[in-house]
Amino acid sequence: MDEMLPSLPEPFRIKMVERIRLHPREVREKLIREAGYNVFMLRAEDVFIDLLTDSGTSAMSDEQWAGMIKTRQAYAGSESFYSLEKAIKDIFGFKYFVPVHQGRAAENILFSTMVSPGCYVPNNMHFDTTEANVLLRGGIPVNLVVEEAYDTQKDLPFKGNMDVEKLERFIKEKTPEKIPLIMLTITNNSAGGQPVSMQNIREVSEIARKYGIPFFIDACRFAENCYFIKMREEGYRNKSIKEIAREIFSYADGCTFSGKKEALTNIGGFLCTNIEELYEKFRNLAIIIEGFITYGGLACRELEAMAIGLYEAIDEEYQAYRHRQVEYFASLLRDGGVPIVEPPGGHAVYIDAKKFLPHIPPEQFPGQALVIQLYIEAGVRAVELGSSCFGKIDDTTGKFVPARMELVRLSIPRRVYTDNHLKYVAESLIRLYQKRDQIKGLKRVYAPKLLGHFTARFEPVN
Ligand code: PLI
Repeated sequence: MDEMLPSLPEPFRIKMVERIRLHPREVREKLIREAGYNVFMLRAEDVFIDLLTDSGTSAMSDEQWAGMIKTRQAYAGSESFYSLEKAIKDIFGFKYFVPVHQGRAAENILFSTMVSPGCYVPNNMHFDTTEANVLLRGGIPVNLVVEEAYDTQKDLPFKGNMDVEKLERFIKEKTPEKIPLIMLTITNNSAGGQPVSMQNIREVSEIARKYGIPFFIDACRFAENCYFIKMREEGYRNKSIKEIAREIFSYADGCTFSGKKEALTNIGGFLCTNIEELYEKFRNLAIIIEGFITYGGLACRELEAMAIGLYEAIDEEYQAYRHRQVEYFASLLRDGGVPIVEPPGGHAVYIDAKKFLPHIPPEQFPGQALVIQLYIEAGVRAVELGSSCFGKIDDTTGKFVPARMELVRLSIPRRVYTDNHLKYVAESLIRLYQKRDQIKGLKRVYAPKLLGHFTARFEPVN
């Protein structure tokens, strides 16, 4: 699709390495059984290649480590707070921000301030923590992504877009008073890491303004989204990622951000806004639940690492390499016949587990079954984004309502794995695909109501 994607190698050299080990198959079988067939319950050292998440798993640069050592630790007024403030103003352009320890803390502060019971929060697609934080406040999260997002084989440039007609209809039906804010997640993590176009961001913003509803962006993977805009949307090829980011955020009233993704750090996040009275509320709540506003639940060195990492994330050569690596991995899987979500996303390749394992019904968690088999087969850890993560128990009928898609995400940690690691993963998955008929479903024997997939337990179906 992106025919002009420059074919660059890694724009870095490797200065420090970490040993990884592959246990024998019998050991992997025993470990996953003991983990209740839930990869979140495995020890990281028992995983050979860890594609569970791209969150908090980046390799930091020498510049980031140097900045962390150099900066001063202080309860109030540390210089790293001001470095981060400068970077946020420069790249995002928002007037106010509060640092937080990670993205979901920003969500907690945002929704605790704005959402009351019975309100609706539309989004293109909520991520699991966003959805849970809305529910925790008694709100109702609503996904209004374009219908094409649910067709895993449809190759469109901006499958993460909000369906703006649906959004406007929804506002009219529920009335603006019942909608305290509109959100837009860039890129759309829950449905393939798909980007949102600048035109769509502008249109959502216009609707939000028309009805007087604040508009917030979930900006976790903003720079990858900017790079997609640069490569795929008319008029942006000659703009820098920073210019594109500034335009995106100029349409919004604020954003939530997890530094664990595109600040290339292992922890951290922030909540931004241009609305002064909201900022005051955010700040006062942040002091109670996260810590004073110049450290936000973090050691000051983490703020410094974020300030530096944000610039590394908007580096054009870095983004070109990142997108090329994801595309390379996707092409190996595609060529081997594995049904992946097309086009591949910015931070991960997603497999359509419904297509991979058509003989396993949603009640037996085909995505989770595939994740487990991949660990047993190759020591690779992926994550399910299907009915284990997004399925619901209907409050009135008590019946299980499966998710619309059964996806398995192979996230690519930033600057961590080489193409060879990904080749090994692709070959293992292709081998599994060739013997897919032998893979059996799972029975869920335990799961808490909110974010239950993290601690759920399963048993194999006989
Ligand atoms: O993990 P946090 O709390 O720093 O960020 C929460 C969060 C919010 N929005 C989106 C789109 C996310 O992807 C997200 C976290 N994602 C994780 C942990 C992931 O594995 O994708």
